Amino acid sequence: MSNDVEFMQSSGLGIITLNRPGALNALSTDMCRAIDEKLAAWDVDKGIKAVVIRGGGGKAFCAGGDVRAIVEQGHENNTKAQEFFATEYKMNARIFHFSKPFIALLDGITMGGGVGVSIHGSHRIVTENTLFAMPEAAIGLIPDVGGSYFLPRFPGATGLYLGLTGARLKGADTLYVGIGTAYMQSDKLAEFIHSLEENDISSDDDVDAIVAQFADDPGSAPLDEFRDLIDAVFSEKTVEDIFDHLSIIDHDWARQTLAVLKKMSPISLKVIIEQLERGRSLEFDDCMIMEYRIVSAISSYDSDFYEGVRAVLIDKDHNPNWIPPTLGEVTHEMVMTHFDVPASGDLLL
Ligand code: QUE
Repeated sequence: MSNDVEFMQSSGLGIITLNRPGALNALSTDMCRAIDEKLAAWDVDKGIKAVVIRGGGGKAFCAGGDVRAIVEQGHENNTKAQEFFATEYKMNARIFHFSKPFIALLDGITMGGGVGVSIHGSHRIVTENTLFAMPEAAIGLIPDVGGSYFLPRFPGATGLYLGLTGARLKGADTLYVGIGTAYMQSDKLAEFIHSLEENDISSDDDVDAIVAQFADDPGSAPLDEFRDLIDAVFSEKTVEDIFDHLSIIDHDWARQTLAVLKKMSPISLKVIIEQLERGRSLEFDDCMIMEYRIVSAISSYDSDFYEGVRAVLIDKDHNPNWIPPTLGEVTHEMVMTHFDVPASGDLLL
């Protein structure tokens, strides 16, 4: 059993604390498996009325998956990578299908895998410390953990914008797109948990009533100012058209967004636009199966994922050598092979 995640029961509330602050609570295979097994038990345990998940250490809710550990295994043996993604995605699906209120306290950094361990639940409480992103294109990966499902369902084209650029959002913006369901000052969270313990909460509506007692006004969402630009640019059908569209807009937002996209893995960008277009019309479980196909492909060769994690998380030179280096060299066939069934078979949910 992993001791990087703690479980406790208090007055019928199951409380999960991600407790690996040295790695910003990044999820390991063991942590994902432990959470999945505990949720399976709590789902059918009559003594559990609801589940709360939070991050320990004061800085992060959860920075993502422990991609550094996966990359250190190397692509020659991607069994460990596949085991990590399969375990993580089964846990994501467990949360999606969980039958009781599942309340995530996103009081800090919430990126990648941290989004997957929260957004599929019924309630996501955000605070003044919440910092959300799906930044995987910067490490040659894709916005997974259900990104195929939730990103295309965000308003307008905001989901593709967030998935391609890795843009970071704070509290008000997370409510605007639907990542957060309520805003609370972080100093109220302890009282909020106490109230969940004290009250009879058999339904999501019961939780809503308690949330309402503690909720604060998040203020206006900065993202709204750029919403027309985002929708115009990110409803283009190809990455090249998005780049072209950004390049003809005389606006700082467009210049900055284009500069960010130019630093991302070209192959990731093209796989992501295809992934999110497919995910738009897929059921949740089929999104997870598709994502497992993509990450199995990405982890099976010396891909941009290994180079991206080296450049961003290991050597920290932030100067990845993407292969191929330009969008024009990424062929349709290179993109499509990421959607093939892995040699070892599909994810079994
Ligand atoms: C893109 C990502 C991740 C990232 C940085 C990116 C990611 C992830 C981490 C991360 C951060 C701190 C840690 C850690 C991992 O960073 O998925 O173990 O201590 O998990 O630009 O997708």
